Amino acid sequence: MSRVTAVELRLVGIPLVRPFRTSFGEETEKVCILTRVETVDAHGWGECVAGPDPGFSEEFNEGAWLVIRNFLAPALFGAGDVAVEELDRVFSGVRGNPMAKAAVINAFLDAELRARGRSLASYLGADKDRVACGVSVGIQPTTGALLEQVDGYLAQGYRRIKLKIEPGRDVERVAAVREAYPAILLSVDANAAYSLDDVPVFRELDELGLLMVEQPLRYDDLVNHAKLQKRIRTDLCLDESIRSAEHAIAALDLGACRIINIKQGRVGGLLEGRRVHDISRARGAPVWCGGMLETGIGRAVNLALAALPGFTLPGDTSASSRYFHDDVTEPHVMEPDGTMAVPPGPGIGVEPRPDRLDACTIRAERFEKE
Ligand code: OSB
Ligand code: MG
Repeated sequence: MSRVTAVELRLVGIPLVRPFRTSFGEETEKVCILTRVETVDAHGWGECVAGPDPGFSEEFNEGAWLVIRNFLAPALFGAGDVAVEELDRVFSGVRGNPMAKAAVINAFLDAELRARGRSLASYLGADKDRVACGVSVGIQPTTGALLEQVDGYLAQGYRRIKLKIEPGRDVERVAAVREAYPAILLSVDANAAYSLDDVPVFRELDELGLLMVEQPLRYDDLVNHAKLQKRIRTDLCLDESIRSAEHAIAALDLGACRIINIKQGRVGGLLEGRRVHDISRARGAPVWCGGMLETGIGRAVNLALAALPGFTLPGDTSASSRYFHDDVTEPHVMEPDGTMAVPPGPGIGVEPRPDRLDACTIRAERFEKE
């Protein structure tokens, strides 16, 4: 329980170590909003997982900025003393916009936990202090370039390789990686680039012993995913289609997927992310922690969530070095055994380095309670 006195937004930009290409676009720089919430007791940090354009979901940076400035921050200021569990109600006047809400809810929760000296992982109910890491490999210009990258990541210790695919760059490339590494945990992510007409492609992928096929069909389509799942052996995993705990229930009950990629930012923050975990666990569906190329702030949040007991598959929580030469926080480092430490300190357990924060800030704005 605390009272919010100020909300600060920062648009930050950090170059990626290499371009990241998916079926919906290419990024060479990570550009996102960092949120800082001040309460009468402490301050906390959050990160919005929206990007510069509405290519992954309807949300994007400039829109999220306005939603926070015009609606979420005023709602917080108006709420007075609140507990994090009440924020769903405080924000009930804003439909959707889970990424903007997550950025504020997580920052508020961070402040609450810092004030209490309690770590996020322990608050959430984590049962481990290290998590297993996988890595998501962008679409490469050639099969040779893809094999080279996979090689490098496996040498570093990553425990699961996820290949981005799109029509025309799928079966052949995945088969080449499978041939080079017959025993690794291997999955693919289509980011909604296929339709039910592509069942033959998924039948061929069925022969490659994949851990899962992530989000093959439209971002908002549960029904056709259920139809596809009936026609192939490999487990489907949903990412874009799961934007709340209710979507998770619908997807699992419909048979639209057997595995869920939990991105807390995509579902409205840590508490909703934990709900998706609880629902999936009760239904016996494995979950894993997705990523949105987060900075060290969002990565700390993901590491804490990924330490919950239902996260039984390696996630996309890769080391800072996989994304950035110079993160905003101290880098998150992966050990050669392919695991990363969950920050043990109060709240999210990390703080942006002031010099780095200044260097990567594109724009900042501060709102105070009147
Ligand atoms: O679909 O999981 C995705 C990155 C940006 C947007 C969407 C996705 C991804 C990733 C990268 O796959 C995961 C990561 O390493 O953060
Ligand atoms: Mg995905």
